[in-house]
Amino acid sequence: MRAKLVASYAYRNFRYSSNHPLRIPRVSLLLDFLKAMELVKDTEVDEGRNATQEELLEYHTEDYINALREADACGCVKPKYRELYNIGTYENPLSPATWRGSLLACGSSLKAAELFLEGHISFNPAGGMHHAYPSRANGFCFINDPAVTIQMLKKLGFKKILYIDLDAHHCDAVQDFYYHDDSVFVFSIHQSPEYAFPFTKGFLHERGASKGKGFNLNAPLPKGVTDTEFLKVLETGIEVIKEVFKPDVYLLQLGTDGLEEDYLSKWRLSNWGFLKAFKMVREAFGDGIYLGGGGYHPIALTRAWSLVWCEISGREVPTTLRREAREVLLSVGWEELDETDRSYMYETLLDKPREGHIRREILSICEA
Ligand code: V1S
Ligand code: ZN
Repeated sequence: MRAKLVASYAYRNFRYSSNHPLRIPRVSLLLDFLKAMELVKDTEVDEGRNATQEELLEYHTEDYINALREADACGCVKPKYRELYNIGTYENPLSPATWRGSLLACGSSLKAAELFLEGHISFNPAGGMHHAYPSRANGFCFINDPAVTIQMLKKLGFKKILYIDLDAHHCDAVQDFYYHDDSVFVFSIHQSPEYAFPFTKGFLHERGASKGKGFNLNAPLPKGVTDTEFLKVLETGIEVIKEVFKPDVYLLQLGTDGLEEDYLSKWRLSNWGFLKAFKMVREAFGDGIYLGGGGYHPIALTRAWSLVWCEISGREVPTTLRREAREVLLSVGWEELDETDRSYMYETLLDKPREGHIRREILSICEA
């Protein structure tokens, strides 16, 4: 039983406040769906664990962590913390997800890494919160589980760690932390900061600095990216990495917000393209540590992460959905969902590729 899904129903109680894009069920929906499809056995699910204070402090500052814990205990955010740490804002609201959810999500990424080191292939869908800075919440992220996990791997003696980020938003905080570090290669494909969050980072010219020069790679892409373009850029990025870096281990952030159905990005990826991207990374670097990320259309996200799970666990992708699984999806009751437009989502798991020609601006990014 090599594949492990690090996932818990505890996330049902750890949702962001109303109106926020992360108020939707994600991990629990994925679990319910996989069970209804008979695609996961109980023995393949690991509940995860909370991160410890010591582990968090390898990346975050003590004052910031204490402020998160205090806000959770009191159910309130002091105005000075809102200002200083960016918590309790519209973007990063206070909810049970803020501290308890983040603590579990981060510990689960650490658990995924531990399971990987024991010989499993593990996926923590609650992970991938790549925007959290050492002492500042940012872009829905409070605790930066990718960085905390990379820090753990470094402490364990790993000398060459690769971080690949497929989320539609640039991994600004991860990039910053390892910008001067030649032992962590950070590669991100994302919507250009010229038009998308985080707006300030993720440009092509950001290639790392001092010792880390050449160990950071960004592919900022225009609106409307299709599978063809995304996969071409990924293929080129993999070639560039392979020329200069032989990773001992890699982490892959699998944000699904680049899918066409997702309303937080302007891309047009199909879940076929998403799966293909996942397979390309595995083909290039072998098994890795797999983390979730953004993804705001609950059904699109569930379908895409189910494909990843099928791939990891060596299962064939089913061609039709079981009635029970369709009911799980229909029960989401998500007001943004246009049920007539999206009816195909209730019938099949794997979409058709969304192909197109590769635009000149994308070719020039590949040549740069
Ligand atoms: N894109 C986007 C977006 N949407 C929102 C948002 C929408 C409704 C809300 F109730 C609250 C927030 N915020 C943003 C982005 C942040 C995106 C974070 C993505 C996270 C991830 O997928 O990469 C990984 C988990 N923020 C902004 O665009 C900043 C603003 C500039 C616009 C929104 N307002 C609320 C703050 C300033
Ligand atoms: Zn995102």
